[in-house]
Amino acid sequence: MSYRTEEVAYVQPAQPAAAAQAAQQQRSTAEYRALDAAHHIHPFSDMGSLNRSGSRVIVKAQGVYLWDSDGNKIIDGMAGLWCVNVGYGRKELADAAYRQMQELPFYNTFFKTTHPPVIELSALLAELAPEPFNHFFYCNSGSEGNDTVLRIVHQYWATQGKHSKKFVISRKNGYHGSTIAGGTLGGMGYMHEQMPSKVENIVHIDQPYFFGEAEGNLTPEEFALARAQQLEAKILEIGADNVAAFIGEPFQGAGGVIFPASTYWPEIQRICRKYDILLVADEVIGGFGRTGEWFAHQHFGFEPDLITLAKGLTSGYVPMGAVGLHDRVAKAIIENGDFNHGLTYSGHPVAAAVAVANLKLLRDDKIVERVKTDTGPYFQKKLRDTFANHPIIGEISGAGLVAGLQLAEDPKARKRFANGGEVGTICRDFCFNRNLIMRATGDRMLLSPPLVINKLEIDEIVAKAKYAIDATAQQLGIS
Ligand code: PXG
Repeated sequence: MSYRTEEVAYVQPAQPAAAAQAAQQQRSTAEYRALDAAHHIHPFSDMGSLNRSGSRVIVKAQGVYLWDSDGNKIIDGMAGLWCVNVGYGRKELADAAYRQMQELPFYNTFFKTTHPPVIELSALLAELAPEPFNHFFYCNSGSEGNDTVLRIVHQYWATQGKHSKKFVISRKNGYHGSTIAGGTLGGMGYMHEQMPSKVENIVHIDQPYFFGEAEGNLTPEEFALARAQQLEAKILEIGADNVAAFIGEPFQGAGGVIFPASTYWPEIQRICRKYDILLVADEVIGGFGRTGEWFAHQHFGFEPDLITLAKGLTSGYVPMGAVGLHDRVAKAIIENGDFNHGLTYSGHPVAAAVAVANLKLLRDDKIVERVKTDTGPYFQKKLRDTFANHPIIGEISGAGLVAGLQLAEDPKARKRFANGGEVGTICRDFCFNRNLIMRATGDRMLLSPPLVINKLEIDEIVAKAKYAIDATAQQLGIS
C-alpha cells in the first residue's frame, strides 16, 4: 500500500480516458501546436526546429503523472523542472492561493509595510532551516535569488569596511540561473557566448566531476579534495582581500547531478573560513527535501553563510525565490542602514501563502522524512541494483530522490562516448516514447521525481529508464 493514499484531496479527479480529456480541451493538438509555433518563444530552444517538429502539449497533472493533449499519461521523473516536490494537484496549495487572492491578492513589502503571509512564511522558514538561518529576503525565481545574493554579499563587505572584496568565485558547469548575473555565475560556456556582457569580477574554478575529469589513479575522495583546493589557489591568485564569496550548488543539478565525494565541502568550508570569504550554497534544486534532508548542505555537512531558495519553496505552484541569511550576515545588513534592493513582488502574499501550505505539507505529511528513511533509499538501491554492470552505465550518482546516470562507452575504464550528447538524446527519445520524463544533459540521464512518489511509481520509472537505456545500447550495437 502506498503512503500517498486515496484520502489526499486532488484538485481534479483523474480522467485518463482520451475521449473525456478531449471533451475538456479547448483545441486540438494540431491547433495548439500551430498557435504555439506562431506566437511563443520557448526558453533554451532552437525555435525553428521546435516549430517544425511541434511541442508536446501538457494539459493536466495529478500526483506524479502528466497528461498530454493526445491523452497520453506520462510519469514525471523530473518533478516539472526539479520543483514539484509535493506532487501535482494538491488541493491544500490551491485553496491557500484562492483564499489569499480573495483576502489580499497583493500588497508590497516596501515603505514600512508587511502582511500576514510573508510573516508566517518567514517564521516557518526560520523554524525549518538550520539554526543560524533566521532571516529571509524574497524574490520571484532562483535567478533573482542569486542576483540578490550578489547584492547582499557586496553590502555585507561594505558594512565591514572591506571594500576591496569584490570577486566571487564559482564553478564551471555550475548553474545559477539565466539573468545576466545568474548566467555569469553559472559556468555554462554556451550561455556566456550569448550574453551581451557579463557581470564583472566573477571567476570560475573546475567542477568536482570525478567520472568525467579525474585523471590518473586518484580516488574520488582525493580528486574532490584536489578540486576543492583549486579554490585556495584561486584565492591566492586574486588575493584574499579581493575575494568576497564562493558560490556552489551542494550537488550540481542541471550540470548532471554531480555529487562530490565527502571530502569536498568540508575543504571548501575550511578554505572560506581561513580567508574570510562568504560561502553561498545555491539550494534552488537541493532545498526542501530532495536529498532527504531539508537542505542539501545538511546532506554534505557544511554551514553556508547564505542559501538561495526557489523551486521547492512553493513546489512550483506559483513562482517564488528567496535568500536565507546566516545570523552574522543578517546582523550586518540589518544594523547598517538602507539596503537598496527589492522587487515589486518581494514576499508576494499569494506566493507566500502557497509556500506556507507547501512547507506544512512537506513537514506534517512527513514527506521529507520519508525521502530520507524510505523512498529515497529504495530509489537509490533500485537504480544501483538495476544498472549494476550495465554495458553503457558508468556511474550512478545521487541521494534521496535525485539521481544521475552516466552513459559511457566503456564504464569500467571511465571512457565516455565521443558523441555523448547525441547518445543522451537517443536515450531521451526512447524515454519520451515510453511516456517517461527523464532529462538528458549531455551524456548524463537525470531523475528527480516528485517527493511524494511511492514505491510502485519508482518501480515504473526505473523499469522505463531500463527499457530506454537498453534500447539505446542496442541501437549503438553494444550489449
Ligand atoms: N540555481 C540553480 C541551482 C538552479 O538549478 C536556478 C538557480 C535558477 O532558477 P530560475 O527559477 O531562475 O530558473 C536554477 C534553475 C535544467 C534546468 O534544464 C534547471 C534550472 C532551470 C531551467 C532548466 O535542468 N534550474
